[in-house]
Amino acid sequence: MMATVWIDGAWYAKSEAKVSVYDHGLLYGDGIFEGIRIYGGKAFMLDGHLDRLFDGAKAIALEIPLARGEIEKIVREGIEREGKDDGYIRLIVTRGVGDLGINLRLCPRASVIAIFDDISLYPRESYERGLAVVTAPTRRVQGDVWDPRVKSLNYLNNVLAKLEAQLAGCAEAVFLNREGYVTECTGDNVFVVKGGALKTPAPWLGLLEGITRNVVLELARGLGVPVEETTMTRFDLYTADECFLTGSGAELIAVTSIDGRRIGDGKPGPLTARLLASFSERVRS
Ligand code: PXG
Repeated sequence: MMATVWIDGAWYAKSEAKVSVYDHGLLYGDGIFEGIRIYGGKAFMLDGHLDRLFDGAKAIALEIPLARGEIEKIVREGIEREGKDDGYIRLIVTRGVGDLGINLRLCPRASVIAIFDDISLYPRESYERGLAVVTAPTRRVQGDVWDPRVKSLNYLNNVLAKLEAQLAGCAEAVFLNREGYVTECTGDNVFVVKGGALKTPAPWLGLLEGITRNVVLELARGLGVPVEETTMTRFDLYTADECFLTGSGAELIAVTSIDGRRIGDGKPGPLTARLLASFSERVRS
């Protein structure tokens, strides 16, 4: 099946799914989204994604014109229509159609879009070998500009860092915040393993609190691994025993080089492998 799309009350095939050029999501990046994995015919961690969607809407004063239960129903129906066990859902809420000019009062109703498709962020072989990443010259936007906890449609900050990664011959970039602390990647959260403990940047440093991140933290605790949400600099990345990224798109992927420094022995590490095994089991349970 070729992707199924729901837009404001009607279902469309991928080639027929269209929005207005006056939609403020397109004109200004004004809106929010979620990327949700389908495993075994079910939306993984749907509650967490909807919590984050509604919190993001609240933060930017965007009224979602559907109740939570209605969105859940669209998600169930889309999965059924698409007819796949595994896949990906992109939920989008835009400020809706307005005029030219940022005047929000001229956008009477938010638009809701749900795309049911597949996603693959990194090449298959990177999942066996691990990724080479760089730290991005572009800093992560911080809470005093707009809060990266809002999964907003404005991804230019992320796009620029991704471009910097690609110019450096890498697939992914790690963002630092203005103080130089590690925050996250362009579409993933970052973890390191050092001396048997698992560390990841604390949310208050300015990052999206990933659903996958929180699942991995919970799995690690369940395995008796000490976990720490903390401040990290590039030193902590370069000297890590292991490093990996998490996200709904990425799932869990090892990092084997950062800014040209080899991580551990240059291969995906043992705790990364254990957590990946637990994660694979968790998404099927
Ligand atoms: N940080 C950022 C900036 C993200 O965009 C994550 C962390 C991980 O969060 P979750 O909740 O997914 O564990 C994201 C998620 C895409 C794509 O199309 C991006 C994400 C997820 C799925 C697809 O690039 N970003």
